[in-house]
Amino acid sequence: FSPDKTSVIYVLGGPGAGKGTQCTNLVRDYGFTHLSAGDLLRAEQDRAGSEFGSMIKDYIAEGKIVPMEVTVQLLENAMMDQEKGRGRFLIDGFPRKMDQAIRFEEAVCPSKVILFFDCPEDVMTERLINRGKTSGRADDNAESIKKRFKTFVETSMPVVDYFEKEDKVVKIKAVKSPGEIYEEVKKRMGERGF
Ligand code: UP5
Ligand code: MG
Repeated sequence: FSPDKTSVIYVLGGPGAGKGTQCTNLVRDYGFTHLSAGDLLRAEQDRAGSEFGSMIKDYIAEGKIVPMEVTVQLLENAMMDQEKGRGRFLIDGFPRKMDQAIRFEEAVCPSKVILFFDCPEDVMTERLINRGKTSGRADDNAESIKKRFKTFVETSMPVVDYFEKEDKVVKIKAVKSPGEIYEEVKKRMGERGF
């Protein structure tokens, strides 16, 4: 993917920070293509004949990061499918480990901006427990949520710190209502030329 023709924005933040919710808003107003790494992994897990199905299931239940080869390939395939589109991608929930970040930047496409939703753990927990009543997601239970947080702090925050040094991170407090947060998103995206 040529960086002249393709815009990649990573959307990061802890489990339940509101990445998916805000991506939906951005898709509606900016015409981005939304690719959630978690959604792609869950779809691959359920795909008949996938050789990775049971591995993905185990990693997600444990809140661990699936080996990057699998996720990068799924994202690349999804981007190819959209090639006829406008070439503007919101990559949601990825990269969340340093090796993934480096591989994607070097082998697929360098990112323009990282939207980082900053939210305290207690707020995220409440949202996820609530969502777990109806989501059907295998990792929306107290035990998996704890593991997801641990991975986020230990493995995924270093990715945010890395991009912060490159001055690519737009950090947004994600505690207020979705509408209020989105107003801030639009303002800060505007400052970055979107
Ligand atoms: N909600 C949202 N915003 C709100 C607000 N401002 N106020 C009140 N409520 C709000 O929101 C979560 C819930 O909160 C919803 O009910 C929403 O209505 C409400 P959502 O927008 O879904 O938050 P999001 O940040 O997208 O939360 P999600 O649970 O999707 O985050 P995760 O990062 O945990 O999940 P993801 O699907 O990205 O990854 C799942 C697993 O896949 C990982 O744990 C990992 O095992 C695996 N994975 C990899 O291995 N590699 C990858 O690269 C990516 C994922
Ligand atoms: Mg999500």
